[in-house]
Amino acid sequence: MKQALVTKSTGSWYLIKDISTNEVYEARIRGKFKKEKIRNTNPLAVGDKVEYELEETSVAWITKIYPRKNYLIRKSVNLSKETHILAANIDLACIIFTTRNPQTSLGFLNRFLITCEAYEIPVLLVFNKIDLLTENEKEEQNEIIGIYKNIGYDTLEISAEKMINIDKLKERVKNKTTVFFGHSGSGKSSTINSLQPDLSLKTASVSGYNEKGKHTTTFAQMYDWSFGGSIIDIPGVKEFELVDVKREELQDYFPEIFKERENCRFSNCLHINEPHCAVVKAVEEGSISKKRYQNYLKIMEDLK
Ligand SMILES: Nc1nc2c(ncn2[C@@H]2O[C@H](COP(=O)(O)OP(=O)(O)OP(=O)(O)O)[C@@H](O)[C@H]2O)c(=O)[nH]1
Ligand SMILES: [Mg+2]
Ligand SMILES: [Zn+2]
Repeated sequence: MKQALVTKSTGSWYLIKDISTNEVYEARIRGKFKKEKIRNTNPLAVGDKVEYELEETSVAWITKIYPRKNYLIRKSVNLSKETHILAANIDLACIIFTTRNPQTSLGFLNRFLITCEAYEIPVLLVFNKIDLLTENEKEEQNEIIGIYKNIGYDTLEISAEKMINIDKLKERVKNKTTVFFGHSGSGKSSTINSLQPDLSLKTASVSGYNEKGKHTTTFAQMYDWSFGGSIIDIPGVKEFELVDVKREELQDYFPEIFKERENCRFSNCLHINEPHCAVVKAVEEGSISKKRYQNYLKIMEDLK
């Protein structure tokens, strides 16, 4: 029985790497995989562990997919009901957040974090392009970093271009399978290049008045680090919709609300306008960030 990891996915064909020989093959899917509960546009994702058969010497047929430890998923933009698996079996999900060029919103960041909480994926918030920030923007960003550090998230400020804190990032991603997530143009591929220059991934500048990236990376692909572990580079994500979160469940994915909720008067409190709500009290007293709480309310509204 031959086992491999999916290292590239184009949707119609894949690259797989044999787990024991490290040999790489172009592969296609044979047979039908057991239908999963969720409908996906892609049955296989980078990071999946599979079984395969070799036909002659170079054509591989994927015959089985193993259950996933976890996966990062988003709703696909075109097919409203379908979901797209961005990467599977990951040890660490990094969001490459940029305060400008392009601007990343807190809503986008929060939806990413909620998804990672729901699928129990460890997270690192990477703030890239710090070399571009004005004093005011630095202050703004420090405030944001403070909020997220305070609720337990690991954060790191870097510049892929100016090689700032790249050694620290290396320590965080070493010996793990990591995925970089973020808008097009945020610097996912650049950051990978800064960690390992000989990968020479294609990058392109952000253009236009609305700071849009150019979708330079078109397919998800996994690369091995020379210092141990691997990285999955994925195409930029424009919008990120939540998948399958129930209204009563949402509070479980905001660590600070989850911690405070046991002090609410009512056990079914949703922290909207119920009496004696400890969460609302904590927001008023400033121990829970107003920005985060407002985003919680907004997502609640969207989930109706
Ligand atoms: N000033 C500055 N520019 C950066 C930095 N990191 C990346 N860039 C630039 O940002 C642009 C986009 O970088 P990419 O690495 O292509 O972005 P990406 O996230 O891979 O984009 P997609 O593949 O389209 O999703 C390039 O022109 C980089 O040179 C940084 O730290 N500082
Ligand atoms: Mg890229
Ligand atoms: Zn409450």
